[in-house]
Formats: sequence, C-alpha cells, structure tokens
Amino acid sequence: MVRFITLLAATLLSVTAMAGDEKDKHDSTMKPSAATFDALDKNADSQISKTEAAADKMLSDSFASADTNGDGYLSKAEYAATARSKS
Ligand SMILES: [Ca+2]
Ligand SMILES: [Ca+2]
Repeated sequence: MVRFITLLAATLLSVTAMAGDEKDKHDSTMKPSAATFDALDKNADSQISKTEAAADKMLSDSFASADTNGDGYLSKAEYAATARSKS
C-alpha cells in the first residue's frame, strides 16, 4: 500500500513538472529530489561532484551512468533523471 502511494505521488509529481510554469518557482512546492539535490550540493555550484555524490551511496554507485554528458558532474537535470529512473 505504501509502495502504491509512493508510486502515485511520483506520478503526480511528474505530471506537475510537465505542466510547466515552474521556471521561477522556489521552495514551497519543491520536488523532493530537488531538495535532496541541494542537500548534496555542498558547495552550491548547482552541480554534484563525485565527492559530493559520495554522501549518497546509491547516487555514488550510479554516478557514471547518471552523468550522461560525462563531464564528471551531475547537473540538476541529470540528477533528476536518475532519481526518477530509480524506484
Ligand atoms: Ca557542488
Ligand atoms: Ca554531467
């Protein structure tokens, strides 16, 4: 049951994200993944380095595949794509 609710919430979040009009929005309706991103981004350069990713075992393990453009950092978009592909 909890699993189902989580799935439902994730689906709702994706739908909300796709509805757009999020560009200048901060806090309040932030997606959980964004909050996690900011928490991991210790030096606040809007990218997660391999060192920063080490704080999250799962992210650290999937870092190479998450870094789709191979620059050694995870952008917010790359992080979001990874977080979404996980269940
Ligand atoms: Ca960073
Ligand atoms: Ca990258």
